[in-house]
Amino acid sequence: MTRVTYELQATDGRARTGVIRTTRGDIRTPAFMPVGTAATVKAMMPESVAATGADILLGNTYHLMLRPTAERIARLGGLHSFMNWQGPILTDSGGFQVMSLAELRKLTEEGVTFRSHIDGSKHALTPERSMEIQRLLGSDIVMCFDECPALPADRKRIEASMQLSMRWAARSRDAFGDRPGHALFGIQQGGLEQDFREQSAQALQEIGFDGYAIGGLAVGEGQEAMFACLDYAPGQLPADKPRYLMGVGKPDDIVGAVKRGVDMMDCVLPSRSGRTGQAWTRRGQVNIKNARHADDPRPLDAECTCPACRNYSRAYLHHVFRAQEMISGMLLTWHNLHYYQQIMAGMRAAIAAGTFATWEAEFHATRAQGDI
Ligand code: PRF
Ligand code: ZN
Repeated sequence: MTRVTYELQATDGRARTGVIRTTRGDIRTPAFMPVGTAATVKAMMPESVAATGADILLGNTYHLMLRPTAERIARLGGLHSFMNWQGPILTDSGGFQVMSLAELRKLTEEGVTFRSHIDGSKHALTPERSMEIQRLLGSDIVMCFDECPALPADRKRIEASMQLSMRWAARSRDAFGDRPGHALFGIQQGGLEQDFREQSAQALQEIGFDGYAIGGLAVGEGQEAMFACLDYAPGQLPADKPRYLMGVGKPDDIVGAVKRGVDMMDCVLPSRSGRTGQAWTRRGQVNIKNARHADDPRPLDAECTCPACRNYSRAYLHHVFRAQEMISGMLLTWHNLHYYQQIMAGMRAAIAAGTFATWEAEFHATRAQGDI
């Protein structure tokens, strides 16, 4: 079986475009990965997710180990077949979700024990167990088991946490072993401290990974601080491997991250906000709940080619949201994911053409006009 490889095709400033080749298909970068936490991108059929332009989905070790369990998914033929998504899947390793969702968490050198947020049952995750679960799921891109402190945190806490994550990265690498056709990504930590970020990047490169993630950002520090960190963090990671910024973000976060050298991102925002009546368009955020849409025959975005914009009025989208009809979440999620993928496609084309600065200026100018 062949290896997962990364081909850098063009750069424009620090922005990069390329392709990650996997046995399940190519991932065009910069890539946005819709989140399929519980073996579904909520409110979307997998073929609809593909139609938005997504090349790869993200799945979660934490949720799937609790329900329906990794062993059950393995018996049923693996996550791709289980959820009917034949493209590549990246799985997060669980530590971050344990810290944000689970109850009675206990962190030791060995790993973390916790109680399920679903039924209170007791579980443990270690680097070794996380690698086993991600193997049982059949994940194409496996993430190291790491720990991420909420910001702000003091330097001592950030340093100790980063060093623990680096020891867990080495254990993850050992437990993962050599699995042709599957990639293992390391995760840089270190908060907003440039020296810790550098130490983390060096530790990961000594271990050696197929790709490198930037973890520990978008945890409460704000966009300005995140961008200040992204002014140096991608440059600390190898140029010949993909760089993945975890859990980001809003459209302007994504554009700013790509501008600074990030190749991959994931976020629940487009899918989650679709289910709460929030749409993201070229002209910014639209709250479809708002009474001003009740009689509006115009589409959400006249230039958008998604089914929600081609076939339905704002008045209809407003009505089905108010009536709590399921199609509301389906249409808005489709639109949001489509819009996110349009941003990615626009950036890839602009980087290839060497016109990223012009593309970015236009992106911000259109948003500044506000909603119609
Ligand atoms: N580590 C892991 N998953 C994550 C993060 C992290 O730091 C973040 C931080 N934004 C989101 N998801 N493993
Ligand atoms: Zn649309």
